[in-house]
Amino acid sequence: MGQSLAAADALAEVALGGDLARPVRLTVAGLLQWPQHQARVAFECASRGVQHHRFEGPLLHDVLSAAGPAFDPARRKDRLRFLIAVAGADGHGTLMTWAEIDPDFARAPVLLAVRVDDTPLHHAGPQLVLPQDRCGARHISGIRSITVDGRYGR
Ligand SMILES: Nc1nc2c(c(=O)[nH]1)N[C@H]1C(S)=C(S)[C@@H](COP(=O)(O)O)O[C@H]1N2
Ligand SMILES: [Mo]
Repeated sequence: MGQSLAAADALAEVALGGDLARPVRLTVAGLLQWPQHQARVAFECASRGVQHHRFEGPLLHDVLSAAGPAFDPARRKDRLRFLIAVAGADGHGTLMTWAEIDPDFARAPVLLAVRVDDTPLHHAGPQLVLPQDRCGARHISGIRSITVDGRYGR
């Protein structure tokens, strides 16, 4: 078997790191152990028009909260400096703010999807799903890293 085939067979891992008490490597098998949420989304791609997908996976907020972000959860203002950087295997990435997914603030039901249209993502890696977005561009597929960054504004 060639090297590229071997790479395609490998299970994808996401490095969850940054300003966290418990950085961790996430797999799709591990993410399937979390409470699963479903989202039917329609988003517009600038080059290919409107796309429809069914996604399933844990809430990004659940997974990130469990990793122990370095803010005091009792002090709401403390969270507002935190950014979340999500990057795919191909280098495409996006930034979100913690407040965007926080139930006390914008509470967007963002998913770390492990299944798209009934296809599991063990090899491709999870996909970011933002049901609130009109455009498709932030639906990062093949996620390889998620970095929580609380240094902004310090
Ligand atoms: N890793 C990665 N994810 C990506 C992109 C990309 O270039 N790389 N393109 C985005 C864009 S522009 C769109 S419109 C959607 C397309 O998703 P679809 O192919 O499932 O319709 O994926 C998004 N996720
Ligand atoms: Mo797109």
